[in-house]
Amino acid sequence: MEDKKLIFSGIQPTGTFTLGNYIGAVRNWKPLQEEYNCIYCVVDMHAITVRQDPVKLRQNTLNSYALLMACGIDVEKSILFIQSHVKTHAELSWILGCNTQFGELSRMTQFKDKSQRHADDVNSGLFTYPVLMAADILAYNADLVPVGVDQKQHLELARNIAQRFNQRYGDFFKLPEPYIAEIGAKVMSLQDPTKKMSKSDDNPNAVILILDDKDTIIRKFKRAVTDSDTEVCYRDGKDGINNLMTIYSSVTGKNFTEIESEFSGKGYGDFKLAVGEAVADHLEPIRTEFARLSADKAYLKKCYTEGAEKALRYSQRIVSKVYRKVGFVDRT
Ligand code: ATP
Ligand code: LTN
Repeated sequence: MEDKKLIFSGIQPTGTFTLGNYIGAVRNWKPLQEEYNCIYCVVDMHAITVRQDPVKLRQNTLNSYALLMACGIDVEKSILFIQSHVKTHAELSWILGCNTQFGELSRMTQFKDKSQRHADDVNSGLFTYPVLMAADILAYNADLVPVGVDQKQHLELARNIAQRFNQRYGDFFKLPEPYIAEIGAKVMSLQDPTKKMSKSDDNPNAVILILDDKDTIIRKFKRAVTDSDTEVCYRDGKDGINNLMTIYSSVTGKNFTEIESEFSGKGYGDFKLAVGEAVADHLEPIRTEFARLSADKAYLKKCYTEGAEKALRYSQRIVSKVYRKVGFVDRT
């Protein structure tokens, strides 16, 4: 690889990507390939921190892989692989876990949320989830990590873990920086615009999936919860409209002033329809490409097998050095 900065990011195969995953994260992954060396990963080991049906997990993992390709991740330019195929992540995770404090992990808001939502299964993987995420990133010594704003706290922890390791064992890891989009870093639920749009929402109307068909997308936007005002403008307190404006802006490239004048004198109904159409048209090529790729299982397999080989080769060099640094005996 040439001497460019290195990007790493991952996404969980817990279902079809939402418009939030797309706008907040995956959509930015494609242009980054032009400027950086990029490594992208379907994090199936993270997914099992909440109960998954094994048949569905396997299917969702393959679909997520194909969806990333359909969103423009190019396996000739970037390394794209499945996390459980590359053993260095789990290996490094153990070492980093021994350099992470119980107290730090207890402060993670995602752990607090998820342990409330899954109170019958507060397993240790859910607790140490951020350590595995730190291992994903540090196994490649990545410089930048493009994520939605909800992952900022995990990334800060990854930096702290790296720093502590460096203090104990001598400078080794780079401190990874978050790369968070200015617009769309937190896309909100269509039914409760004070909550983030989430794959795991029980209400299907709250979430746009990037494989939803045009009619479904338009229907969900028509039902989106807004306020009792009528003016399309971005203001504090207008959470529903602010969210729709953010979405419209990120798929059309128009700024908020342009959007306000486009819809001045028109009602919310017209605006919601326009947002639905713009999103559906934007996502259409992804749906088509996904259908084409999914039909070619042999090609997908070749891509994820080669991706895993490249990722292993890259991360093995780094993790072997970590083994030496902590005092493990060389195997050969
Ligand atoms: P869940 O909501 O079920 O906990 P998730 O969708 O947040 O899952 P991932 O699939 O791992 O979890 O997220 C992948 C990327 O999408 C991350 O970078 C995350 O920050 C981003 N992301 C997720 N939801 C949103 C959202 N509503 N707005 C912006 N970015 C988001
Ligand atoms: N926790 C992340 C997914 C994730 C990730 C990573 C993101 C796992 N490992 C490494 C960036 C870098 C989430 O989005 N829920």
